[in-house]
Amino acid sequence: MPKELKVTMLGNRGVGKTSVLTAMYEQFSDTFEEADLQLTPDSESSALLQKRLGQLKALLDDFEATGGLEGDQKPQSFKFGLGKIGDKPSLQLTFQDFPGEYIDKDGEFVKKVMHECVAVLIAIDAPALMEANGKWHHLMNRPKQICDFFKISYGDLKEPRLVILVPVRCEKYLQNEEDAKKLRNCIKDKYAELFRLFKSENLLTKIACVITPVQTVGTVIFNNIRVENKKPHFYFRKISHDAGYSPKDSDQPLRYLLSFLLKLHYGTKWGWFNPIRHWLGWDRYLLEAARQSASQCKSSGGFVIIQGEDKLFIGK
Ligand SMILES: Nc1nc2c(ncn2[C@@H]2O[C@H](COP(=O)(O)OP(=O)(O)OP(=O)(O)O)[C@@H](O)[C@H]2O)c(=O)[nH]1
Ligand SMILES: [Mg+2]
Repeated sequence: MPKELKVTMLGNRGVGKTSVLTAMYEQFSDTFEEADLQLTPDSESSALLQKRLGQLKALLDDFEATGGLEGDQKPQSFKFGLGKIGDKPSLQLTFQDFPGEYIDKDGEFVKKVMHECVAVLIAIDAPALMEANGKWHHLMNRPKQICDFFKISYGDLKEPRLVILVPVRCEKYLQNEEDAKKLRNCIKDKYAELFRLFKSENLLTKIACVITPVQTVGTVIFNNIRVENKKPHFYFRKISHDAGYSPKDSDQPLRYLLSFLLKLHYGTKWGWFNPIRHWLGWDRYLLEAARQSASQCKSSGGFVIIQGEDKLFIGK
């Protein structure tokens, strides 16, 4: 059995965890192929993600998009074999997804998952953060609770970890540099407690943290909020009647992930590939793959490397 590496999604109910995973999945083959690696899903994972992709695309069936994907009822893991093109997989990459309500109802599950996962992707609802002076941010994104999970799970952290904050439904805020800056600053401000924690003495040397906004649909933008019974409902609209599915930057979290995993392996005591490193040319191959992937990581506009550049890029 190849070594398993786990990555988890994290975020409150309905923020977009499954959508981010789906949008990333759509980019898997392109991103990994460029790096001469291949990522092969098991049949169950592939079928489930295809179904989700259909739901995400269906958001475009209505001009005023309000929803699409059904909420998740149970945890779901998606398994992929990662390896050299044409070879048997050398690693198994498992993405763990779970219903957002678990952060209230099953904290033990969330803590366990966070403890064992080498990377965490936090989905953030961008309109909740940006609109109405961030009035709905706490309700929708639960930043405090998210921070508490890190405090508990990373208390005795020994190995490097990658944390990726992924703002979604962010089409409106990435139209120009000025708006992107606002989004960036808003995240830095609203997640200041989390970033302070990551900069604490023990964690500073172990955690790499980046912000990578993903436009999971690309052509549906925030329109307005209507409040009913004190609950906000966010409404979106297509940029034009015939706008199609056009996701943007869903490869970015993957590139950072790949870059981090390969760097972690390469030349550190934590490398997982050790038993197979003696394979002829494997080291050189991985090094090239890491370079290739890293060279296309974005770090301007809405993208920010909060800390740990040395854990992300070979040669840094
Ligand atoms: N407007 C808009 N809606 C989106 C976008 N991405 C996802 N959605 C919708 O947001 C809703 C919630 O997304 P999910 O990905 O299911 O959220 P989740 O975090 O997995 O939710 P739980 O599994 O219930 O915790 C779905 O109805 C999606 O169709 C987007 O880019 N724009
Ligand atoms: Mg979900």
